Amino acid sequence: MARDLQRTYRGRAWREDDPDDRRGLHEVGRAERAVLIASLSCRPVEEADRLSEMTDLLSTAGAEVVHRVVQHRDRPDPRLYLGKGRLDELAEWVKENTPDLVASEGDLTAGQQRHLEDRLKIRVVDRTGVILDIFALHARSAEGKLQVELAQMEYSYSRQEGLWQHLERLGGGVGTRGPGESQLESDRRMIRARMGVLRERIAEVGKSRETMREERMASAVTRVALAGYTNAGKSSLMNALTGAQVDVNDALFETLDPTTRAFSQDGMKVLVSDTVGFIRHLPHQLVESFRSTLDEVRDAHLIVYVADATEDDDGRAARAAAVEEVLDGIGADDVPRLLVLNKVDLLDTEDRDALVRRHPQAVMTSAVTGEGLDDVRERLMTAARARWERVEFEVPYSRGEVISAVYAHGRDVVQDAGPEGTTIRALMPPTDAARVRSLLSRPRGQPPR
Ligand SMILES: Nc1nc2c(ncn2[C@@H]2O[C@H](COP(=O)(O)OP(=O)(O)OP(=O)(O)O)[C@@H](O)[C@H]2O)c(=O)[nH]1
Ligand SMILES: [Mg+2]
Repeated sequence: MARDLQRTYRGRAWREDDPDDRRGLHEVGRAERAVLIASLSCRPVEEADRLSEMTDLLSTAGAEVVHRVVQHRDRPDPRLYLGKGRLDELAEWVKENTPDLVASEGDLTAGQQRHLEDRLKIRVVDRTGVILDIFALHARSAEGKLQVELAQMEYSYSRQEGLWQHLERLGGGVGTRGPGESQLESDRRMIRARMGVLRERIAEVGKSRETMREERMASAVTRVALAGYTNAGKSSLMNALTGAQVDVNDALFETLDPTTRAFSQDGMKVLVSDTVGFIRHLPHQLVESFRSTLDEVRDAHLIVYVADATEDDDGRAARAAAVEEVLDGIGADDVPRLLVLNKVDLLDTEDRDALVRRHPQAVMTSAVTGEGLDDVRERLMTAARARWERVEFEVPYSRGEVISAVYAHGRDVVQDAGPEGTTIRALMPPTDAARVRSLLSRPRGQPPR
């Protein structure tokens, strides 16, 4: 337990500016040597995809996969994750080759993790543990760090629950008494207290975000969120579209903190936000603690769903399903979407044509060559325009302030003078149109209620 906490908090030094390191993350000294273990019951294509994703996750976290043990069975062994035979072989291999850790592609129960560590005499981590580790490495802002710490605490806490139940099952009596139980209890109390503090501090930091959010909701400006699988090129597109300078890296979960930039075209303003990427089975602890960050996506008028065009159809479908799952989970399933297939510069003509046929609605882009960016901007402007209402008011000549209000908040304003007053037509955001309507319905000079 205490060991569990230490593990996730162990300090590590990284040289992030090392140009020799493809992923920009390079442990001073050497990468850790990891054995990847997996218990799978999926099709070979999906299997390859999942193993390569886990290898990428480990690599982003600073570990190199030096050996793999893949077992095909309907479900993992409930006690040991792998079957006994495979585990014996693995124990031999570990003894001979002394890797630094064993990492499982699937999530481990607290019991499985403990049994594996006992048997292999080596650190064992699961997929969620690795993802949390990457988040810890990449957290930059105060809020991001708090959010990651809370997610890690929740992870450790739920694992302790597993161990607790295990002790309870023994039903007390000889062999279960002693300091173990009370130690667990006080560990748990400590973690609970710390989680309470973290939640409060996140709420505190999130307050200014909440105020911003209220302003955002009230404002007529159209908000667009870039969302999609991690490493699809969201930040690259953000930079290319708005001139922002968000860090871009060939690493998973490079971006954790949300960034928002405005860009205008034809006098119409759009706010674009870039934020944390998604992954298959994004650990629920992270979804919970990053809730306020993910609200950017939920509150958007349009989600630009960025997908990697270089993936094969199966991979793309699996990733799309994972993205859907997260969007559903945060309540963003009914926000309109624009599909953007990025990195098309890496496709040959044949693959590109096939992709266009398969996704006729999508925009093909390359953040590298700039291809398709005008098209994306145009679609964003169309979405912004669609939010504007076409209004027409009959304004008596005595009500010049109403005409001014229409000019101040409207576009494409046209006036027609009549015998009693002016007919004024314009495009306006619905909130402003409502204000003008109420202004017009009040006698002149009466203050708003
Ligand atoms: N060839 C090519 N590479 C791209 C393109 N867009 C992004 N990349 C590369 O893809 C990698 C990931 O890009 P990011 O923009 O960091 O991706 P992201 O979606 O923000 O990733 P996370 O923040 O980790 O979720 C980087 O190495 C980029 O240079 C593109 O259009 N073409
Ligand atoms: Mg990013």
